[in-house]
Amino acid sequence: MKETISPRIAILMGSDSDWEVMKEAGKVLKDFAIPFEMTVTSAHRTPERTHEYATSAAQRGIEVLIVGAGAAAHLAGVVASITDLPVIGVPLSATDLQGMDALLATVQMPGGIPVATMAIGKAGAKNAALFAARILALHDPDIAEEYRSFRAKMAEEVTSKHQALQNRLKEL
Ligand code: RP5
Repeated sequence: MKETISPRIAILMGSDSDWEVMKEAGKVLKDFAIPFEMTVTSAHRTPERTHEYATSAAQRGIEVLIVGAGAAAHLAGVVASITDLPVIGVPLSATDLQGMDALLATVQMPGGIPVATMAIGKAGAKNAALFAARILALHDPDIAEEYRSFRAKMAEEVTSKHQALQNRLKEL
């Protein structure tokens, strides 16, 4: 029988139109072998479902929530107002304001209810997953080791780019 692994991270998005950006968070968690779940739930269109999801997350073993939303992005703040788990917000570009609306709605939380707000878009989704991994790494040596390898690989890539640049310079 296939073993079921409980998700440790939840990725929430306000609409399926957020998928193309929020999948970047999923890719990172997959690379780190961190079990996660993903759901669509809306602060405005499905408030009861959002409430139920946020209320039950900790009991189900979720440790960190990553929440992406665009437009008047209240989802991360609403979820943070319900759960005691850390909430990481990802503002998304969904209107003519290109994510500035979502950024301000996500980041400008009143004192008392924190949302760790990332950059708008794909970099934010990626960093949200890395930030979640760092939180888990505090008490999970395997994830801490995975993170060290990730950083070392990134540094190696920069060094290779430097080398490639030196070769291009010779061609000037
Ligand atoms: C937000 O409204 C969602 O997170 C999405 O970014 C935006 C637009 O949603 P759709 O109209 O595409 O469903 O709640």
